[in-house]
Amino acid sequence: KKEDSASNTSGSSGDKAITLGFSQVGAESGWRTANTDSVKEAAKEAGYTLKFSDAQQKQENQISAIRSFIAQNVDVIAFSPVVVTGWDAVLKEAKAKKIPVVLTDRSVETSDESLYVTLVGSDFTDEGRRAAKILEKVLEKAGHKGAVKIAQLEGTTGAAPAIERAKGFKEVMDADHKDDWKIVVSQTGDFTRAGGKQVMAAFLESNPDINVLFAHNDDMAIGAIQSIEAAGKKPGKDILIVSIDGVKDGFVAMSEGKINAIVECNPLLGPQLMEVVKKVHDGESVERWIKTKEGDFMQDQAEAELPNRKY
Ligand code: GZL
Repeated sequence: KKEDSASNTSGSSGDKAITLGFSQVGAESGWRTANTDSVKEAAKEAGYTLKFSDAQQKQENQISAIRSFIAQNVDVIAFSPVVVTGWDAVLKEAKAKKIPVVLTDRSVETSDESLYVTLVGSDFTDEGRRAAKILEKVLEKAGHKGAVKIAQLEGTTGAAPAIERAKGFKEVMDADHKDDWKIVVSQTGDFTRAGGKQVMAAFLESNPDINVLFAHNDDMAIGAIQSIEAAGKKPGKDILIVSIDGVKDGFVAMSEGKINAIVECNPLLGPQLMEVVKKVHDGESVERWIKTKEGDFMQDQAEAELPNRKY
């Protein structure tokens, strides 16, 4: 698309510095701000010109940001779609202008595979399965006997991580815990601390006998802990908590015994993204899904792991 410029300002391929347009979901959680830092740092490291926009979790803001990147004729567009649907029109506009699109973190549902080149991000369904599997270990460690009444704090309605984490968790529940586990209440807390706090307070009103909280991210779990304590209950004891992300504050809560286990979801995608942007810009082929590496942590690992946490 771009002619090789006469002056080789950067990079071995002789192209002028790549201009990357990046539309970010927002700043709703510790995970998200760490993800933003990683993208900005890696773009700087790579010598790319980064045009960055924060959509405050609104799809219309992401669509207008992508439109502006198209108008500015950037070399590559990357974005983390706040929800899975409603992207075909704007992605068709990018395709018409021959601007390749890379998804990071979250995926989209589209009938036209050619609308994006690749997704750099985690397998959320697997994170949901891992959360259910580690809950088995948490229940055993707590010596829990009998029925397990679970409250689920869902992520943003319609977002890939919310849909897929719920799906993965339910897969394991239906396969291995049909008769003893039950999700008695489930609602979105929109991935925020405020949302987690507010919805957990309502959960405790309607279902005071909850034994377990499964939160789709640490920020909602941290908000929920405030409501659990306000209700005179002990988080991590009266109500066992499993969450996803692995942000520093999640590890702090775990080391205080308030969260029982965390499934890691790695936000530090920046370097992988910049590698992919270069390949895509140079017309090289890339895998359709570049999965992030991540682990799982029980409470007794929190103390030792805390100093290693980069986000
Ligand atoms: C997951 C990411 C989610 C995090 C939340 O990759 O999309 O969005 O789990 C964040 O903390 O808000």
